[in-house]
Amino acid sequence: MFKKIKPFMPIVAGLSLLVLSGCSDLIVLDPKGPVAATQRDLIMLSIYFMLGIVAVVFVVFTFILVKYRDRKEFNDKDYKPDMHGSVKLEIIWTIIPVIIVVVLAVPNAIALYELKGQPESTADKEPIVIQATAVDWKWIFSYPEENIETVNYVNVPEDYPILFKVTAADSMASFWVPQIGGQIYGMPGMVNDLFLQADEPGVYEGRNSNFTGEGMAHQEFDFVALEEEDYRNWVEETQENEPKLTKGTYEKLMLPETVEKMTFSSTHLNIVDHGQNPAYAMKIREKYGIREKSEGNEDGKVDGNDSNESHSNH
Ligand SMILES: [Cu+2]
Repeated sequence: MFKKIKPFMPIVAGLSLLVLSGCSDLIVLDPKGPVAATQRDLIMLSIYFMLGIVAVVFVVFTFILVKYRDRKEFNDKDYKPDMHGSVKLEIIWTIIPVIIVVVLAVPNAIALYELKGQPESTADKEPIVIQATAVDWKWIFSYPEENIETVNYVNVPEDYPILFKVTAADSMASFWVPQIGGQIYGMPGMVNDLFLQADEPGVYEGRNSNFTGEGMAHQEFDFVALEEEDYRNWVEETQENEPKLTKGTYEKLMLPETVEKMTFSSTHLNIVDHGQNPAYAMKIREKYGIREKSEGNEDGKVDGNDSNESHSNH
């Protein structure tokens, strides 16, 4: 018996190592806000429900194997190969998957509609609006009310509803802060709304979870939840001390590369609205002579419609 299992032992060992050591890294199961908490509940509901199904399948599987195994007492009369279906069985194995799908779909649909709105626990507060723009390979955050712009980090007050208006300058990116909530796509020429809220101060990692090329692994940002007073102070100090965002600086941000954290006391929203102008980043790259590397496009011609085409393909 063991000899048959032996070749699979490294796989089994590897899998258990992955599962056992991975627990501490599963931050998505350690939510720090109401949105991520709802999503964690859905994930756990799905996992427990599917584990239940797997258990039933294995019990039935074992039962069938034992009951219908070939054995000496079997005669030819027990062998009936010309069976033509069974209405009763067909109905049973059609209805069971329908029930499974409905049981999974109902709580998911309810949560989906719930998460479209402002979190209930702070329904009395006016949300802070922040525009989140994905550019290969960085995240730009604009605070239109406060007239502040940050790159690769976003400061927010705790226990406050934050309305993220997510868009992109070039590739379609996915905005995700595992411990706070997500994800939602940012696409050029479109703006998608996502309410998030942090229950306690802390630095939570955020990222692009949609593959967009070589720098995508580094397209990360810090989601920083502060005490409300610290947040107000930061806003004031930024407005007073940080430089204005110039057109030249913003154009450099449109180039496909990774950058360090930055802070400005004005936003790019008076330079360009990526929700309205999907070709802006491509035009800037053309101006700076940045050529897109891609197969079948060897002359390196920049195609201003690239992002739109890739969007309509999915
Ligand atoms: Cu889309």
